[in-house]
Amino acid sequence: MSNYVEMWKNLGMDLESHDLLCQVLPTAVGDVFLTQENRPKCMDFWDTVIAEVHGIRPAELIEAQKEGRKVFGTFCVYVPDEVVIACNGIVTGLCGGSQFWVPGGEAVLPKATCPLVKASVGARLGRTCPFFRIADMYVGETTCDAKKKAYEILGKDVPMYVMDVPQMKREKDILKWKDEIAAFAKKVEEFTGNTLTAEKLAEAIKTVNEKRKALARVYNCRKSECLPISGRDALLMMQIAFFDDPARCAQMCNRLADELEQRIKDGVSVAPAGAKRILVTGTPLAVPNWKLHNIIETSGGVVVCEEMCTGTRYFENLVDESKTTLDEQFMALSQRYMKNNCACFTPNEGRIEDILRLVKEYKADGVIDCSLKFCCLYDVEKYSVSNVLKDAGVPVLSLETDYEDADSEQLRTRIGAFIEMIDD
Ligand code: BJ8
Repeated sequence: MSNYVEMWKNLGMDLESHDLLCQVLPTAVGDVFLTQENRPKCMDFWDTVIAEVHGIRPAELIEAQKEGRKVFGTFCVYVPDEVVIACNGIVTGLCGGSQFWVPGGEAVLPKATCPLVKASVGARLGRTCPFFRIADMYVGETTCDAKKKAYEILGKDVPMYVMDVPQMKREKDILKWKDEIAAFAKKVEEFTGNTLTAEKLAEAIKTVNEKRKALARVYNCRKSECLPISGRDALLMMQIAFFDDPARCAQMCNRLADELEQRIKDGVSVAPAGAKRILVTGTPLAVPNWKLHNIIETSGGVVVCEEMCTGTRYFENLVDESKTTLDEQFMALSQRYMKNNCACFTPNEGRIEDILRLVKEYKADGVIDCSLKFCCLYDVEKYSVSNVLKDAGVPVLSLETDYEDADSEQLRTRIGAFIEMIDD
């Protein structure tokens, strides 16, 4: 990624530390992705993007800023991208997925904080992530306590807007989220200097729906007995979707889906004989967190689905495209986003229903429910998830981990034993 040094310098990044990060990434990519056999050809696109993850897309964002467009950095799938896109803004995900950033986060946060939050704060304060440097505004949300408090730190020297996510899903909560979306839209209009119209919002809703449909097409292929793509590759595609231009993302995912559908017809599978099909559920896996998938797929399993925000929660459910006024469209957005089942809601039975449904749809042999350390929400919810799955006769393994490699061998032992005990 050496061609981008001037750009990183202009962004005020700490080049020395950033060099250290750039040194570890190629090895990780090589170990996790390039060692796989028989990968779909279309993965070339995502291999290039990840190899230049701090170069290609940041350079595009900077070009767009020169044309007067604003970049909004987000941390949660509840933030409606459609509103930003309709005001000619750009959305980029900011969640930190690397251990490299965790010590920087621990310098200001309690150690007993989820690594995703520590890494995000560390990436910002350490000046080693171009996306954090580029974003003109951060958009937070009131989901978990760790994020809520971290936004106060992250917002010290960057405009920060926090959306108040309801914690229940009653009719009045859906109306409340609609009002929050309307208030956010006002803020985005002010910040971008562009007026939001129903026509522009309709167009943006369509764009994001097309991206969801394309991601769903790829996931649909993973339901096949003949598995045409590994969990690692599907995860990489999903992680990059948070950064990419939505129209290009849809185009690339549709291209990949074409190839996967052909592979299924031709009987081309990436799963080794006898590999167990695993559905993973839990907290999101922000790039470059590939640890869990890598261990599962080198321990006799294949990941066929992620019931996660870096998974089905990101693309399931479309926004109703038939609405013609802003008020109706805000309601349609609220209804779609409130179908997301995050553990910050109570009750959150929808997530458990989703897991049971997805186990059937993806023909999973077992479920691994994995949360990041110190994520109280998902940790507590493991109890209900495992009880319901056990009652349904679905093997389940509950785990917690962080971004360090220290527990990899222990995880490998537990995951290997779990996969082995799943009946043929
Ligand atoms: S909708 S999962 S993206 S909040 S893992 S930071 S919850 S302590 S990421 Fe999330 Fe939105 Fe929910 Fe999805 Fe907190 Fe837990 Fe850390 Fe988390």
